[in-house]
Amino acid sequence: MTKSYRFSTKAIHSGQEPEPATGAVITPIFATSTFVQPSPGVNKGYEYSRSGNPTRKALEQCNADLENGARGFAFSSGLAASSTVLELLPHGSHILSINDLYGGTFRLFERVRKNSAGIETTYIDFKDIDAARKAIRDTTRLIWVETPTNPLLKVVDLEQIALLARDHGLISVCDNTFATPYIQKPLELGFDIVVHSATKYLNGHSDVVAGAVVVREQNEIADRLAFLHNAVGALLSPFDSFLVLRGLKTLAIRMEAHSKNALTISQFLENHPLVEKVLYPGLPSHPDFSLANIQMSLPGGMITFFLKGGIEESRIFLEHCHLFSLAESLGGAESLIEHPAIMTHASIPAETRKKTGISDNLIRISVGIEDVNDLIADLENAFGALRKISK
Ligand code: P1T
Repeated sequence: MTKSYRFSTKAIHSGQEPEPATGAVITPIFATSTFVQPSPGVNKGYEYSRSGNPTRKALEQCNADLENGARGFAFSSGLAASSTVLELLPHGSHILSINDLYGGTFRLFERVRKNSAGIETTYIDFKDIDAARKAIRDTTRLIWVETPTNPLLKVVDLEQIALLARDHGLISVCDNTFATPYIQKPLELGFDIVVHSATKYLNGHSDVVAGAVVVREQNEIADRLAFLHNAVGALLSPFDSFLVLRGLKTLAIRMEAHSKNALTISQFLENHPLVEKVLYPGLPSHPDFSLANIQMSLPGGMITFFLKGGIEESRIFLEHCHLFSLAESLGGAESLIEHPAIMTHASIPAETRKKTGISDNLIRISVGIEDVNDLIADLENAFGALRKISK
């Protein structure tokens, strides 16, 4: 598909030519593990579904086009994607990473790759690029950031970080899960690799666990990842590829709706007497508001806020949300609410959580695309329960 099509057109058509055998407009689920060969080594581009499957290939092409990248790879989870990217590094490498990160990615760095591959990671805020430069060692091979981060929604300057990586010959990786390519395109800002938990906004319907990687150029990194994708084998099934491909078709309108609802809810929370502080990139009070305005086309659907109180208040508030389901994950059509310290970021040691700011009164919400008035009424009801106990 030509790169000149706009986002929504690509989301609906990229990688998805009508199927040649039948004319099916929608890419079928090619539920096959293997492909017949008329003669040894002669095939139609597919030989075994780990190395390539037409449904997965359609999704990989669509993801690559949406990120304006050269090549995409679909994985069985976001962590499978991240884990395979880490296989690019030789034993004993050093990573420079952001100091607010999905708990599972932190666990992968600290409790898996540290032991199995001698990976050392330094966590910094990337606000001071000279400090970041100083943290680079002889063994540093890769920079890994999320922006906005999970769960504190920090926003970092991708262009500046990509330049730093390039100056020092480091691979740059951006986890673009929270923003999605509709809102932010790290590869255009110079990043080498984008990773996603496609479980989230890309799929958008909370019915799949999936991961995605897109590389900027058809270069050595792309070749090496293609090799690792097949050699490690943590890839996405044809059925799940079909579901994510279907979800992508509405990514643009979903992200508009998520952002619109989230802005309204963030303003409601900011004005609420039982809320201590709200973190949302679309609010002028957000510390990175100006950067977010430049780097992101919309503020997105994730809000983090601090309740007045501690663990007991958080529990009562969360137990009284009904339309907001108390659940891990994010990015679906339905609104979710969670407690990072107990749920998504429990794998980060308490001391580190405390230093980062993931406190017991911190609540994260994934704003869905329901009617915003119903969402606000649900939060208001939970605040009502809090008011009762504080009397
Ligand atoms: O869950 P999985 O598809 O393996 O993706 C891992 C992952 C990677 N990157 C980011 C930014 C993520 O948020 C996640 C998963 N996050 C959650 C499950 C969560 O509730 O935050």
